[in-house]
Amino acid sequence: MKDTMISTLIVNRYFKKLRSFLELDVAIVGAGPSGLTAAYELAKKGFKVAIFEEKNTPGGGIWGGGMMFNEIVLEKELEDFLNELGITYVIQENHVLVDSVHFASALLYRTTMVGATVFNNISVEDVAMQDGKVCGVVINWGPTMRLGLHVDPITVKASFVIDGTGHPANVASLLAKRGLIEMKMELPMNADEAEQFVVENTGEIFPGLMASGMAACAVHGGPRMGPIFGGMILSGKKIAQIIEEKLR
Ligand code: 48H
Ligand code: FE2
Repeated sequence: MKDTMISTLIVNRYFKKLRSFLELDVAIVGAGPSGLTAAYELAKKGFKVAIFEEKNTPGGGIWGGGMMFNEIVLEKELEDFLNELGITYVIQENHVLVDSVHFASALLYRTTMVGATVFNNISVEDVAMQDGKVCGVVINWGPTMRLGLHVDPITVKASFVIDGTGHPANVASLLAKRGLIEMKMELPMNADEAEQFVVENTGEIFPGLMASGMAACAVHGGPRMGPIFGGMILSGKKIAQIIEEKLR
């Protein structure tokens, strides 16, 4: 029966994929612009990378542009990156303007093409820790978490974990509420200062745990910047470089 054949193909391939990603170089939590950029840069260099995204659709805040006007703005210094990804854009006011759907799909396409795998509908509900170091992520189905079902999770081992969960910094929060790190709070909008703050504060927040993008902003208490995404890309690139140096 064709139906059974289709089910068998899907189940076999999914579990083979999941099994091969149970031990990672880098586990990235959240498929927003910073997490995807980090995944792209690390996978391109041959590291074993998986992204866990609790929603059905990866891409985080990219799709919505600014207030659902589906255009985003980036600094002109990101032109090389956009060209590398094959993204179409225009330049105005010395900034780059990109259609947000085009940007999200291109970033996702290129990231998966270089070998990073996105596990969508999977939520990271905790980290694994050994000898005072974060050494993996504890995962569960996204819908299971949203419904609040009492279902125990499973663990994926990783040499490094990136909190790329955006504004709520969900992974860092897990350590903060246990008193293992101190966490500040995102400040009001200031597009002049915010992006530099994010990039400067992108880095390790606890042994084995890195923060990128708006998660780094929340942990260190920087201002938000609205729909300008250059800082998210540069943050993803920076975290990839830090991890690469540590892994080599
Ligand atoms: C699995 C999770 C979990 C979890 C959350 O918000 P994002 O787009 O993140 P960044 O930091 O790469 O980009 C921020 C940018 O989109 C933005 O909001 C900006 C620039 N705002 C400025 C402003 O002033 O508002 O993506 C985070 C992703 C999302 O897809 C979440 O669904 C996902 O992480 N996520 N995935 N397990 N526990 N928590
Ligand atoms: Fe935002």
